[in-house]
Amino acid sequence: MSNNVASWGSFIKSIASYSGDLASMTAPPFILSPVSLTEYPQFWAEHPDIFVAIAEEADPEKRILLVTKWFITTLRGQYASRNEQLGSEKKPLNPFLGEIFMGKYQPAAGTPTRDIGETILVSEQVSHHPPITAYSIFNDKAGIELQGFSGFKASFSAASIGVKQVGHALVYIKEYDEHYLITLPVLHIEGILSFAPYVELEGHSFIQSTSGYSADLSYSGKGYFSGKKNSFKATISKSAIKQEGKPLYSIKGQWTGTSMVKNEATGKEELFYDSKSTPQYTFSVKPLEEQHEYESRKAWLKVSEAIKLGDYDLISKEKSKIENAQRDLRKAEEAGKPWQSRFFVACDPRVNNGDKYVELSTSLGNKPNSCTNGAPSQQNWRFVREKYDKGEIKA
Ligand code: HCR
Repeated sequence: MSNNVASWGSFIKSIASYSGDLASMTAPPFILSPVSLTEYPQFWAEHPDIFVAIAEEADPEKRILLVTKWFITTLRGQYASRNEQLGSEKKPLNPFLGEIFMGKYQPAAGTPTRDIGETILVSEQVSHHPPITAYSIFNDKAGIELQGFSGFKASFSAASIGVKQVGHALVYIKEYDEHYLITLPVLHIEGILSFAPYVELEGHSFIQSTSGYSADLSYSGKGYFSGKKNSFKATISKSAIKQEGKPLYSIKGQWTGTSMVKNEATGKEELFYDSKSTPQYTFSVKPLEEQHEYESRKAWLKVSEAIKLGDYDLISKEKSKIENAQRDLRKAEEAGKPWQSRFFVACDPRVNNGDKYVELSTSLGNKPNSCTNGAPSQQNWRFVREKYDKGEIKA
């Protein structure tokens, strides 16, 4: 038996009885990714041209279709890219408190694209226990901004890991003073027993706009409604989610492949999105020597190199250096001021100070001034643009 098979076997046994935090669980070296979770928000705008197109559309009915299309474009990178590129899902690096990841989206070399202005990502680890990453992506030329935060709670069984996402995303379009609340799907990790873990989505997620339009998305894998992996269906309605009535549009297909949209009034059907033939953008970060010590790729450089070498002793040694430095920082803070996020502020979602999240989540069926639907009960994270504009660390 190879070492990999043996260590995977004991990992599977440990999963079945595990009750702790998935992010800090010890996994065999070959399943470790050299990439930190603070990098994951970059998938929200892998197609910045599709993201900014939302703000360029004057008709709110077409805008909800464009928001839904853009949301579908984000899923392949978020949930299938490791599997497609590396042959299986990987365990990302567990970010330290205050870790930052930022950069800009550029058209891939040789791709003819129009000038859409700069699209910038700012991501920060705002909590370590539980792990929470907050992010914002903005394009000032188009007047569109996305912000959100994400964490996750795992449940373990012998054959699969269930992952409930905590958090939400909000899109804001300046020209129309319009907000979209986006909830996050539940996922599970399959393929554990066959040594090749991959992510599948399940259940529903929702998009609710302040214009009144909404989208209800449902997900399934092999053996459910289409029999194909990564399947989804969506309906777009003029009313808030969960209200009776015929939808305006219905969409179905695969988020890693193609999907079709049907206009329910005319019966006309056409291509909605083809994830494989859409022009690619690349995400670029500053050279390492220009990065702050808390920027992800600089901070994790030695650990990432050790993971790429598959050297478990070196991985533990380099990881311990980061963990010990963090422990020392936390001890020093106990005496004085607790850690403050660099770009985000925490707010209490139970208090509706005109907070669009509270208003929108009410129309998703939640009780007024409560914080259900995935967000943690006490905290909500908001991007403070001035903190970025006036700060020293830039993308
Ligand atoms: C569950 C997961 C870490 C969290 C990842 C999240 C939920 C992070 C926020 C992104 O916006 C969306 C997202 C996508 C990822 O698919 C999801 C990861 C999948 C696996 C990883 C586990 C911690 C790894 C477990 C180890 C495995 C491979 C057995």
